[in-house]
Amino acid sequence: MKVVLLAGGTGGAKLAHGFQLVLPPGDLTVIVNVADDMERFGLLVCPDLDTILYTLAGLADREQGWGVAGDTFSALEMFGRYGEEAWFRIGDADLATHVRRDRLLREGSSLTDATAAMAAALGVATHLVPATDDRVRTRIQIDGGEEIDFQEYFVHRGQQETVHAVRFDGVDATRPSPAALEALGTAELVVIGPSNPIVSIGPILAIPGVREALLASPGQRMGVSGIVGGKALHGPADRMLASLGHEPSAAGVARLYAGLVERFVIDELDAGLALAIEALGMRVSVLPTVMVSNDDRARLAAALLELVEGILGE
Ligand code: FO1
Repeated sequence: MKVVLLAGGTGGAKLAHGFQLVLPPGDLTVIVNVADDMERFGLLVCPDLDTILYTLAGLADREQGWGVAGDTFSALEMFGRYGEEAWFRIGDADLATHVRRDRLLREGSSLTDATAAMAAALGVATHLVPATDDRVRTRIQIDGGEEIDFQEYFVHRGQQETVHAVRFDGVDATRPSPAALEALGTAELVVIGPSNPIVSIGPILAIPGVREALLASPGQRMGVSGIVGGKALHGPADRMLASLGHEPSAAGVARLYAGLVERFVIDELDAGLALAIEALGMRVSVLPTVMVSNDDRARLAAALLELVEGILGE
């Protein structure tokens, strides 16, 4: 079955891995957020693309949720000695990814083509596609009206600031990557993954044309909550939802996807929210959604596929 997953970093990467484990090679396309991207040491760094690439290639640091397992930091230490900022911890192996990408981009590849070449080199059969080849950057408004870069908020300040507003700088001038549009146009299942709905999924949906392509897709459209029992499985999504005036719950996430998805998947812990979510005009499925082991990942992916097979068989 042709599956398209919209994803950010850690949570999206786990579900992408689950689908990769249960689908025939090449049946999965992951459309990835690029608004977390930043420039470091003169190189473009794409944290969400890289987290998913490393996860699908079996290279990820699973405990940390980003970077390459067992990576070392000699280059970063040397950059520090030269007076460069070293709070964004790029490992030595990770640095090779950014150097390689930079070279492909300089030689004229689009981000889509560079990503495809790198995924192929690492033996990844899944299609990893940036949501756009154009530049978009998440900006976070904190106390006092100050606006800071996403990674300054997320890594340097450790997600401690209260988020008063989020803006996707440059998004109006972006276009969806052609590969993302093509995948949506032929999908049998489109899943909005359990990623942060504001800063991971939000920037993908804000690209002009993506919502329309999603709605025009022949595939079943499904969302999976990354909030379980009122808490984000990874990162600051729960606090971010609350400070931006949304309910920090699976129902709050569902409300953001109302009109976009036909079905919403919530964790067993949140079964009590099912009726409220169905009132938003979507069917609700209750499943174990917390993914720790590879088996958990594969089991959730298989359960989502079964839901669609159930619908097609009706
Ligand atoms: N996340 C951190 O919390 N601390 C880091 O030092 C850090 C470095 C880093 C380097 C390369 C990369 O691809 C990702 C990195 N991340 C780091 C993760 C990154 O901040 C992601 O944007 C978030 O995980 C949100 O998806």
